[in-house]
Amino acid sequence: MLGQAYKTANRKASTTTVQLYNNLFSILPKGILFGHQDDLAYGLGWEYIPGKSVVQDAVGEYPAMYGWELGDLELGAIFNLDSVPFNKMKNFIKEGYEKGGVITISWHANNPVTGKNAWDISGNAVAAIIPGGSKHEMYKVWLDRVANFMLDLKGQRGEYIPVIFRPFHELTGNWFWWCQNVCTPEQYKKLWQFTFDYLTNAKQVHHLLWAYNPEKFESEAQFMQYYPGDDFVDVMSFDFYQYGDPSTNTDFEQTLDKRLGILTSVARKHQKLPAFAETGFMNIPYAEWFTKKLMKGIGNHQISYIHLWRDGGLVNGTGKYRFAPSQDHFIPVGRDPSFMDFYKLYISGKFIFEKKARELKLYK
Ligand code: BMA
Repeated sequence: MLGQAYKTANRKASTTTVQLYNNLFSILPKGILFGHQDDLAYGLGWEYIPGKSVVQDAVGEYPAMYGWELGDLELGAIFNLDSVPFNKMKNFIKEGYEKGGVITISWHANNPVTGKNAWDISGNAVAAIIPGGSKHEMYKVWLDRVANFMLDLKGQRGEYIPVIFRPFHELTGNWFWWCQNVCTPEQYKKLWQFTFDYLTNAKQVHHLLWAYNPEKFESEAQFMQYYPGDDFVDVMSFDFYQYGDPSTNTDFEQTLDKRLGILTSVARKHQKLPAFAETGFMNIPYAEWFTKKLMKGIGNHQISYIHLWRDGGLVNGTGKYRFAPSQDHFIPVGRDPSFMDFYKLYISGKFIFEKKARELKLYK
């Protein structure tokens, strides 16, 4: 067991969680964990085939990080907003953890005022659910459901499986009901702090690492504008996707380099773990995107992980199961021009996949 140089925001965090957190810091020089959303659940043209993985299909090895999504859990639904059944999700989480991988969870919660989805920005929703707000009691019921889900995640020895929890993400955007265009920094911080306090103290959930996650930002001040405080955050991260035609400009790699510079510097100051929480280029139409854009932008920045978004076709729903295959994906399949380039990323030695993650014994 390593020393506990880095303190988790939750001072009652479980031993396994504290060990993971400290190990993630100590392996920063060894490489970047490679993660993928919904990796074990489905890909292009398939769903729920035991042992199958999108990343393994592409490079022959499982990823080191597995991302899952809670949206609609707050409503008591059986399936998440992308049609993944929560009982299956719990098993996939256990599977990834037993392989030695790291688990991260996002939450596209519904708009608590209008009842529409996370992308409905009307109704001053944040103000309504913080203490004193008209929907505060309902929000506690939502958190009870989140707590119940988290408390169901246990490893073979009965230990809770640590989760990097990333609620209220992309707050510097303008598309979610918790984004900066529809709530003030004070309201956002209150929401975060209440959520942390309720899950930690009222519900006794002690296996979460809390990830703060803006989308765009051009300065440290902007990155920190909605930051809930060192006592409530473990991971500092951001999301950034490629759009457009990358062959005509160097925007993506330059912006990524700049933001990673800001991120790693501010994370060092606050002793938080720096990470690149969501990225990708939908359908990867540019053959050298992984090496010439993504890896170029990452350069020598030391970050804990990168996480690519989900593949294949489960559409947003309302908790009802609706399988609707689409071709949208972020990890290349054989016919994609970027397939070999992704393999180059895999063999570059800069990224950690399943085997190395297992060797590094992240939980010991
Ligand atoms: C988004 C898209 C949506 C999905 C949501 C939650 O970025 O992939 O289709 O519903 O994430 O997973």
